[in-house]
Amino acid sequence: MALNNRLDIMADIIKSHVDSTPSIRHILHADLDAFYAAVEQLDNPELRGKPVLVGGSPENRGVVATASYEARVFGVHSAMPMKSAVRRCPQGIIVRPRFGRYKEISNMIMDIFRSVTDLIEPLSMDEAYLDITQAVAGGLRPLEVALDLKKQVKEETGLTVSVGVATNKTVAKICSDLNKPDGLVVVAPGEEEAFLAPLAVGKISGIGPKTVERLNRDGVETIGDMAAQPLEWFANTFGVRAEGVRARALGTDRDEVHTHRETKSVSAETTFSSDRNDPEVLREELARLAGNVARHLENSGLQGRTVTVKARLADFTTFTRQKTLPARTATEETILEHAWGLLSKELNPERSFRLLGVGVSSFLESTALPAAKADQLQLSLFDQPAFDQPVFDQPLFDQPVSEQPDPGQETT
Ligand code: TTP
Ligand code: MG
Repeated sequence: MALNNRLDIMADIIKSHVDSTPSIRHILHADLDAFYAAVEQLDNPELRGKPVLVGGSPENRGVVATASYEARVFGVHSAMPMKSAVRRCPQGIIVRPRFGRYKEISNMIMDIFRSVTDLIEPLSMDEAYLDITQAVAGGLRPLEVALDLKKQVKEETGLTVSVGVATNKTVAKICSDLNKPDGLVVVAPGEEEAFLAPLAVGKISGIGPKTVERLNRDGVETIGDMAAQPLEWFANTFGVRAEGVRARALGTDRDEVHTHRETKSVSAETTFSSDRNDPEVLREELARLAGNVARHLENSGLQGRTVTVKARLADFTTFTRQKTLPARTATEETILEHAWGLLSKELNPERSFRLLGVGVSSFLESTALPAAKADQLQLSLFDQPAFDQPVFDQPLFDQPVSEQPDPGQETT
């Protein structure tokens, strides 16, 4: 074979090898520590070093939005009824949330993140992914970028942020949580699978408690157990999500840092201070919630086709009912009419309601907001835990989170 030909073939082989080896990404996941409580301690020095419980009042069946690390040692956590939190930590200082202030600080933090890279994906007020691949290509080490970010947040806001550093989002997110508060965990390229192997399957974002239960029943407890399963098992267990979940378990997921997130749903909900079953009262509340949702839709230029009602009964049973309308809407009357149509079917004198919510989704693509505005207006979805989603408009809620029964002995 002529030398030229051989060189061509080798060049092809090398090229195809290079093309099939995806370039390494460098991702940070940054999450502020005890965010609301830390802001309260920042603004009021008397609260520093003390157990702070941010949330609603125990008399009003409020819930804990977050607790300072000093309070967490007593077993207090987010979403716990405040009444139970106070029982566990009687010396806890209850502070009402100031969402406007948290939003202000959140903006500062996101600006700091953006000064590191344009490629940021905010997940909630205090949390984002940052793709720092370019900075690393420019000669910086991922660890340096992370240390610098922590320093900048501390200097400019007075708060501490925990950071995870890895080559993908799944591993970075797990890392940021491992050494809180003020944590910094780095997983080097090539170490992903070994790092993940001993961890519980529930650490993978998107694998919720119900799936964990199901996997554990199958004998799959760690991420390593999962990674060892054959392809067929993934297909049977996760259906269309199989490939994505397998990549996460193997530490090879290539999910990009999405800088544009569209609002998918707008919702509002309220927990009553005592259970209600009077249809008139329930309708009144529904009307108020529909009004809130309609105002937010209007402000964000959105119209939706699906109306959802969420309800939680006195025994904590929670359900949603949905209706798809013939045309998109943003008007209060239409939202209320359909929400009431859904709820009225669920009423009977024996049923008392603890919580009601109204949501609108299925928006027209063309009415979606430009990215920057969508970021600001991203509202919580109530069919998923609100805090897995960007929650930039917390004040829409009467309470920071819906109540959950306390799994401990101290149920309300
Ligand atoms: P997180 O980042 O989940 O919690 P955190 O910052 O308080 O604590 P950590 O150190 O573990 O990160 O949520 C950010 C803020 O969102 C939190 O300060 C309050 C609010 N929040 C709620 O209101 N309810 C909730 O159930 C959760 C999880 C958070
Ligand atoms: Mg946090």
